[in-house]
Amino acid sequence: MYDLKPFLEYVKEVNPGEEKFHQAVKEVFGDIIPYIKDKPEYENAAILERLSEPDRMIRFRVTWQDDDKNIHVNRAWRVQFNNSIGPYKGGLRFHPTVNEDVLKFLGFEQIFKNALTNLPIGGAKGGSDFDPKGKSDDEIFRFCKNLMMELHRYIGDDTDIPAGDIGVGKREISYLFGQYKKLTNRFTGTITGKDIDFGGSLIRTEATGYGLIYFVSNMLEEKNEVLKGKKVLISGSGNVAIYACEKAIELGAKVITLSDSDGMIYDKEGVDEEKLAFVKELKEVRRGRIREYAEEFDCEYREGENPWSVKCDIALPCATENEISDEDAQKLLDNGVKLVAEGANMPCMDKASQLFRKSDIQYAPGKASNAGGVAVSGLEIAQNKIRLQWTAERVDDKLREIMKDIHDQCKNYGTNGEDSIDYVKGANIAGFEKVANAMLAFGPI
Ligand code: NDP
Ligand code: 2IT
Repeated sequence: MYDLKPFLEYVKEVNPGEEKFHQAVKEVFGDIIPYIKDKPEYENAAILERLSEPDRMIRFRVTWQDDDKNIHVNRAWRVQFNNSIGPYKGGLRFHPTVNEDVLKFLGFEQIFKNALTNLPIGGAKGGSDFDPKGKSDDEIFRFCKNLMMELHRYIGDDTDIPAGDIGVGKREISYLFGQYKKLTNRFTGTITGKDIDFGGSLIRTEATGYGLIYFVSNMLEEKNEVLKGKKVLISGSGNVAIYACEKAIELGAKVITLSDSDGMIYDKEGVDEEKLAFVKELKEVRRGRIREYAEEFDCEYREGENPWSVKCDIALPCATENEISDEDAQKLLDNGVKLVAEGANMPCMDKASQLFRKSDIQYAPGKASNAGGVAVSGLEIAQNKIRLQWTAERVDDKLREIMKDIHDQCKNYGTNGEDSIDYVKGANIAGFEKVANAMLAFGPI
């Protein structure tokens, strides 16, 4: 019979040193193993061993030239983790911390997240250790072009469909898509997150952040509560953070923090529409630092700090993995946080996540609460296949519907006792069931 401890020993032995990947496997299989205790068919088919081994990992060199004609070499990867329920799907990340460990944890999480959307998409992730910070548009173009020279062989609209993630936004997706189109001489939906003028979906830019807030509203509804009037901490100031902030403000919440890797702003008055427009211009156009917000609007800036020591009702980590330590989690709980929902992937360290699960607060894992981005990517694939563009209203309605459905799957599989929902357990089991049952149906391949 599967047992978590020896299974994790096995995962560590075959994936040495990959601590984030171990953390993600532990978090998922910690719920799956008790669930399949009386279902020997999964162990007989070695489902957990197969699920924790990527189908395929591609690693390649990207050579590029900077504006001073110096030549640089970076590594890039695509981890095609599991395509049991649809073509591989997941973002590309450009960040100096990217390595096989990071991409395996992200690709593994993506399998279950994508299954929760109920769309036909498998799990993948990719990216490079290239650092886009401080690079000119020309340098970004040359890097993206050369990356795609290699990547195009392994992707396709029915094979593997990349999208954005940290460091990969509209600009990078445009360069990547343009080059893919040129190399293949085919206009297909092989990349999502495209501009609306060339095959993108309305609401994709907003989808992860909006989806997160729809999910939070569903959670609050369980407690007969609403977002209006709640004090909200958001970390990060990138794609997910900006649009989570936008929707939260629209629904009457008071967002009092934002951050980047240098520090955080604490705006006691709350971010309003005008201030958010400044952040969009700062981050999406000028690519500046969040410190400038404090200078512009005369509020507090704390260099080198994250938002988690500020008193709040709701905390939404939207920057990166392991950004909430156990000390941060304890501080949030001591300060009376009522709800934590993850916009980023695995933003809570293992112990922080355990602290939230043991407490009586509501706590949603990223694979459920940030699935809105990939869900609208799935809708973009559908629109590309039929060569139509749906209205923003239609996509937004569908996004709300998908987030509600994910919420209800978490509730169905995660209800503990009468009124307490373990969203982590619910998301893990609901995502696992679909993928594992498809794998069983295919036989041992
Ligand atoms: P962006 O690149 O747009 O923004 C990332 C933000 O997080 C920036 O403010 C960045 O600050 C900060 N950040 C990144 N790395 C670190 C770090 N090591 N320490 C502190 N701050 C950091 O990325 P996204 O908003 O797209 O992604 C944010 C998170 O959401 C990631 O975990 C991603 O995997 C996840 N996600 C994204 C989806 C999407 O559709 N984009 C979908 C689902 C999840 P700085 O600029 O200083 O680096
Ligand atoms: O982590 C994620 O879900 C994403 N970065 C979005 C993936 C996608 O394919 O839209």
